[in-house]
Amino acid sequence: MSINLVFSEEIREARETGQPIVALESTIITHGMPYPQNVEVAQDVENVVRQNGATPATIAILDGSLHIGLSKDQLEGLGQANKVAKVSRADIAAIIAKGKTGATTVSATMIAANLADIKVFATGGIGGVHRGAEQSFDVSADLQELSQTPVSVVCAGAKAILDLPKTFEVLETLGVPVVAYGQDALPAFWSSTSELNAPLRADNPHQIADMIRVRREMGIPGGCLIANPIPKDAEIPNEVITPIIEAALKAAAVQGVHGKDVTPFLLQKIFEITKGASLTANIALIKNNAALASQVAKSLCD
Ligand code: PSU
Ligand code: MN
Repeated sequence: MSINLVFSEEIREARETGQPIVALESTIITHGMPYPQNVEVAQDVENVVRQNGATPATIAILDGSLHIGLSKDQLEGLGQANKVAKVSRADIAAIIAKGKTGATTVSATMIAANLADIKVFATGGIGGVHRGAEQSFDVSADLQELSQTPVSVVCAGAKAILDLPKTFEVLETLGVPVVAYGQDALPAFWSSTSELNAPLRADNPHQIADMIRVRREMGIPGGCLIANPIPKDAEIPNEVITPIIEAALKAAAVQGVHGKDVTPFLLQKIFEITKGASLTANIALIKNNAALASQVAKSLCD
């Protein structure tokens, strides 16, 4: 038995002609947003990539095949399905071996992108060190992945549901370059800034591409993390989102939510408390990240 890597028609063509490709994850579709917005957003994000001169490769495991690029029907099916597995490095092989369907998180999407020779990946927010990790040891597999798999990830910072200072300490320890785009402050997902400054800064896509190239030439493993601030007109200010995050964290503690369920639970709770405003912001930032990732992928192609 071997892995069945399935390229969509669009991706096959892009590979043959050497066009820039941007990877997109699928956990955001199955566990990050409600149906039908999840499918609409996934299609809109793909279109943003196309409008910016690259080809979108949404990645998912369908019946044991690792798909690089999904058709409209496949995207729709995934968006409607419930009880799809949320797959990371630890279980990607098991899901494939068993012939199951799974949505890829940042770590699993990076592994798949690397297999397909895709260098740039756009998402909303990465996983990180959860608040209370000193008790729970809950640290996302995304961080470790960034240190070993050569795919660079454009996100809007780590989700503010996490312990941001600890998340960035771990990234530094793991040797992951964290680059704020166009500003010194690290963005915090729903908010364009935070009190933390990023260790690195880039002001155009070429600077990011150059850094990726130099790291590759030096043989340094892993990818870069690009923290791209949510557009100002779409952000939810820190002082507004902070008490909402705290309420969601309290609800998770009361209900004893743990492991893989924590992140989807918190996102859903915040969606309910903000009456959908968190989702609107989430959509704006993902599109913004897809645009920047496409420009970086294009610059890397030159
Ligand atoms: N950002 C979002 N929505 C999501 C996620 C990130 O706006 O659903 C997902 C990503 O797939 C990320 C995962 O890799 O959450 C992290 O999960 P965990 O904290 O369990 O490692
Ligand atoms: Mn976790």
